[in-house]
Amino acid sequence: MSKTIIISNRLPLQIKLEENEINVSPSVGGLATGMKSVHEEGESLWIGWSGLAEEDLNEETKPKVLAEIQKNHCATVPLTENDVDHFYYGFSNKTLWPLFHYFLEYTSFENENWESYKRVNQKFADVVLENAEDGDTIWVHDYQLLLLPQYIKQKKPDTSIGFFLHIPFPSYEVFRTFPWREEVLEGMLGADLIGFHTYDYERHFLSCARRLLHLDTNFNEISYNDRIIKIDSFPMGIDFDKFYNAAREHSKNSETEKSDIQKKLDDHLYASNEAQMILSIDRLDYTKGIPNRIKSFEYFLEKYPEYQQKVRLIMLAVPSRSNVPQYQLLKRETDELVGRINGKFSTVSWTPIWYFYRSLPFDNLIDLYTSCDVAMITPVRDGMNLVAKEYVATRVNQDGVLVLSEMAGAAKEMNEALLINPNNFEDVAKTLKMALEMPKDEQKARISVMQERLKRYTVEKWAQEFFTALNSTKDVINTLVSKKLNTKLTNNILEKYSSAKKRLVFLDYDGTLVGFKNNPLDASPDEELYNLLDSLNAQPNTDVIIISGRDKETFTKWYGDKPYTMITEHGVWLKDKEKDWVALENVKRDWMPKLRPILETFVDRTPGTFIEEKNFSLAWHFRKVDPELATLRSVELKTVLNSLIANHHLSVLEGNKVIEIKSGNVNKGRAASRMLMKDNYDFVFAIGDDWTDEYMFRDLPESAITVKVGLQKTSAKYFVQNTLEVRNLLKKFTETPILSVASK
Ligand code: ADQ
Repeated sequence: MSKTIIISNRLPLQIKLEENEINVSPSVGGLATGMKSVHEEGESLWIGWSGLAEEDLNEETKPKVLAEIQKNHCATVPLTENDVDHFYYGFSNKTLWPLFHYFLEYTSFENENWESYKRVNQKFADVVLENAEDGDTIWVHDYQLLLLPQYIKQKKPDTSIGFFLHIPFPSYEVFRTFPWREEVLEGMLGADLIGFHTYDYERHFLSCARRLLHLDTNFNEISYNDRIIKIDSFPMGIDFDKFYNAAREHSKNSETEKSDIQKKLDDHLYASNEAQMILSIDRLDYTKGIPNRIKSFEYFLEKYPEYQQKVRLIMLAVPSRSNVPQYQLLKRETDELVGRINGKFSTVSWTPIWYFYRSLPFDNLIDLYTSCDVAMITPVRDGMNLVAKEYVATRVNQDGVLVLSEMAGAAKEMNEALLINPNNFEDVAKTLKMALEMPKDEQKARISVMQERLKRYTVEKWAQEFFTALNSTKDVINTLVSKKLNTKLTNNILEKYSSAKKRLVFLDYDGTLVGFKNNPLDASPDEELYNLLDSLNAQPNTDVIIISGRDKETFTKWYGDKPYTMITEHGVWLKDKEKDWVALENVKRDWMPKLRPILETFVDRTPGTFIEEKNFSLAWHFRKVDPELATLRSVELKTVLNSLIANHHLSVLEGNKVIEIKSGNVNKGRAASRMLMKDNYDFVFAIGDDWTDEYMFRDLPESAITVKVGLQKTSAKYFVQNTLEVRNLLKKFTETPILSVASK
């Protein structure tokens, strides 16, 4: 039976080792909770680091730790202190974390750390490969393991791999600064499904894949190697019931059951009718905007002095990555700011900021969530931010106000919060005032809508949705695999080829027989291609036709002295072996001077594009242009052209990075059908790569063998991946013994 493998940097276990005694408890984080049901269902394995470096273990403790890990259906990846330093603190937290959160000034690009990152991702892959079997479903988590999907896919292509990024994916302008950008994108593309918290991160990723790897994207799908990869957004939720129920129980606590923290909070709240508390909780991380928050609170107290002595900011900063220098600096800055502001405003009975720098147990978190009138969650950049969601979930009376930064992924779903730009102190101060003064009815209206949503889309649901999407990618893969020309199908075709009495073979040129060049004139045939075409052409009872959108002058230049049959300009001209060119269609050119100026305006506005004028068509090429600009402009051009060509017997065709306007009904399908009538063919074959070839695939009879080059939607029956595979296939045609030789 196939199983599920979950992989994250850390295992969902807290393992403590004290004097050779082992203490194992489950982690309480969002990810561990969300994946719990998946991990407990059926056969499942969680792979990650235990938190103990190899140097921390000895002969006695290591087997015990491993046994505990195994007991919890987990497997560990052995990491040394050096790995932890360079892979985790180094590359993950000094390169990827700041870069992906737009902190370029904090981002270090050190080769030694990159080497370690690759090595450790490989270590993870080794453990996965020891455990994975064909058919297994594998879910890889987060920025520490960006290369892992590819490492697994290369060795175990028949597993289905999902990847989820918990932090933002930056925009192209930021990501392009990264020295190992291609490797990282390719690493992620080893997955069959790539998930992000928001559509913006998804969009940034698609844009980077297009611009940096020059991959084709179709809505949210990417064709890469012989696979279709789906990119989607799955906003992570929380364990709503856990927070809601804890808050409900908390409200029943008697005075003696209250924690010390709760008693302190109560002291402030009960001191006066006007006392209010503002909550701030995060890991102490520069992305969370802690200094900005403190400063804007200071600005608020100055701007609205009537709130002095009444409002308190309760700030919990959980220690994090404290051996990375920027975190140490942040700690100092935060301490100083709190000290300065408290010094400036404090009175005998009032301190504006209560600051905790520690990790509090869950019950104390609930104390804080339930006691504060306003939560001020103002990261400068945050993938999602679960604290914002947890605050809302604990508001059992549906009171309270959430002030949330637009820069948190959570803002995309929590429209009922008061959304602010954390860099705009004026706006933050005003919004804080609005929050503190918000009528209860309005608080209720806002909180209740958000609670409904959080209750529906929990972390468990998030995990289920991701798995459902991952499973559905299998269907896409299966349909595509069934169409790929594998050895068996190829042999089948060769058998038909060999036993047929009369063969007809249509070959598209660009993108099929030769690869694309930036300038179409550079794509001339090479020696190997001439030899291949000569051999094919010499096959008995076989008509080979090169059928292309090219003009006849270019083909005359390249093949003038060859006895090939050629059709150019999508079916306007035919050259039958040694004969001269004849027009297959009666087409007009009078429209060309009228439309050419329009194309010229597009060339002026889109550097890198150019016009190709053929005998009966005009083509606008945009291969060299930035893909996003190209998409934008080509949509624009098609719209303009389609409005102009009505009633003029012209058509607009979209090829591979080219838009072509040509006369009426001319297309490769029509031309191919004409050629078919010329004899009694019992083997018809057509191969091509772009939209113009689709006419051929559609118009040829059902019995024809049609092959698309590349992984795109097509009416062809089969596909091959690239021009190399095309040539290999055609070479096999020439090597196949012809069984039946009929009279010509
Ligand atoms: P984080 O940056 O850690 O997560 P966040 O989403 O707010 O940020 O999650 C913090 C979690 O830690 C919350 O579940 C919170 O309850 C818990 N927590 C906070 N203080 C605690 C304390 N003192 N003791 C115990 N637990 C505490 C990263 C990304 C986020 C993304 C998450 C999930 O940076 O953007 O939302 O992953 O994908």
